[in-house]
Amino acid sequence: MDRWKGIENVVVVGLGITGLSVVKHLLTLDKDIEVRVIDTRNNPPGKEQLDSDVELHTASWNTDWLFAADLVVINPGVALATPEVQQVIKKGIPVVGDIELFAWAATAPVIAITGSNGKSTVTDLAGALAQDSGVKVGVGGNIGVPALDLLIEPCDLYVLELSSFQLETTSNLNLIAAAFLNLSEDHMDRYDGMASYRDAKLRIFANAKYLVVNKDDRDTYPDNIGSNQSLISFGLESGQFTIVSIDGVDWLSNGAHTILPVSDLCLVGKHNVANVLTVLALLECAGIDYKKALPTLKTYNGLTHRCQVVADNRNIQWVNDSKATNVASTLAALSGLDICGTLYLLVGGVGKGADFSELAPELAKLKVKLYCYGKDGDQLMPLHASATRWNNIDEIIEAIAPSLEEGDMVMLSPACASLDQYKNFMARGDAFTQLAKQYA
Ligand code: UMA
Ligand code: ADP
Repeated sequence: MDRWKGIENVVVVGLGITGLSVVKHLLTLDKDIEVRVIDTRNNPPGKEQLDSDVELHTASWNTDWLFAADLVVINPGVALATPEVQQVIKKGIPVVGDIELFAWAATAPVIAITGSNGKSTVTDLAGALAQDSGVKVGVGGNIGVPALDLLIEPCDLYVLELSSFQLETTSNLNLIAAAFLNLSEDHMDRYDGMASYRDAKLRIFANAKYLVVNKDDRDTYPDNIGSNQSLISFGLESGQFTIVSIDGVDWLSNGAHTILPVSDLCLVGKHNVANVLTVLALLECAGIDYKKALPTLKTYNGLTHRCQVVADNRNIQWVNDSKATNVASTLAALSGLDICGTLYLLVGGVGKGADFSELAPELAKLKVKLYCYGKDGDQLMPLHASATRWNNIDEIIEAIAPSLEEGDMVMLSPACASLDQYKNFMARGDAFTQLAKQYA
């Protein structure tokens, strides 16, 4: 089926790394297609790298261009609810995302991962284990490498991290295996409630063969499944991929088959054990013999900015969990903690309309001092009696450094996005790491 039949005029909405990858892909299709780009930002990222033959409209919408298009390809950061996009949809012009274009073009099997937390860890680990099992694998999507860029090099398998934003504009992605890791509140500034956020994520299962779901989170189960689809579960207590205790040793297992003792993993925290079980389930469903990659699984230490100890001096640990951009990820970080001193916890940034109250009972269990900063810092102040209000991370570290004692931990696990003060969560984590190294 030629999906490009009758498409002569494509408008790409939003530049950034996604827009650039879309333009590059369209230009390599060797079809007679006119490509134009609209970005409502004054100075969109990626402007300098854009092919000089491609027209770019910035700083506002251009409805003349939009309404003349045969296809609109939209950046995941631009909501479908945007009035101009709604007008396009009402005119019957198809609106898709970069992942839909990837689906039209990919020829190798694809594994995809969604969920509120753990997507990048599962995606990266699945890619690493597949590669060390002897498979040529391309890893991308929301993790930061646009999916269309993966098509440049031939691969045996693709592993994609997919956000709910990307899934909203994807309809034809055939997957050998798809995982929905967990559901907790996030992006409530984009959705009108949890039901529509979940619905966006459930789209991952639409054309998947194996549906990998979380036994500990019923929200990850599809509302119905097709006759050609199979449900595979993972869970810490039960599920096909679970933990089995034999003679006092906890083993990662696939049904009755033990795979590896949990204590052999470098990754810390129960949430990461769940992530590993998901990876094993996905690889099994994709027919990959992951046993060859078990040495890689043992030494895998996680991704930067996810609960990483970045300095440890005088037995004072500094932990960078800048990727904790929502309540559930900060809860996961707190639940895995084992400290004898005081926890100095830094929270704040852009709250995205979240309800932070769930953090209060967890904080009440810990010997903690809470430091709230940034745009929505006020919303975090009621969470603990020790809370104090600050402008930024620098001020906080400078103030607390002299009082730190052996056994204490300083942790940045902000439960918020970073965009009020930093380019992204990586820049925030780097800033914290630099301060940690300076004051440790
Ligand atoms: N924007 C405008 N006008 C436009 C276009 C964009 O105002 O015309 C703004 C929007 O607010 C939008 C923002 O620009 O949210 C993002 O655009 P961008 O240029 O940063 O986008 P890309 O660089 O293409 O990055 C996107 C994903 N960004 C978003 O979904 C917001 C990246 O995920 C992803 O890694 C990349 O594509 C490759 O697939 C980032 C992210 O924050 C990491 N994702 C969310 C998350 O993980 O919670 C979903
Ligand atoms: P995502 O790509 O979905 O944002 P990451 O793997 O980057 O997920 O992790 C984001 C944050 O969530 C980190 O703070 C990490 O410690 C935490 N986290 C990772 N896996 C899980 C999980 N399974 N459940 C809850 N929190 C998790």
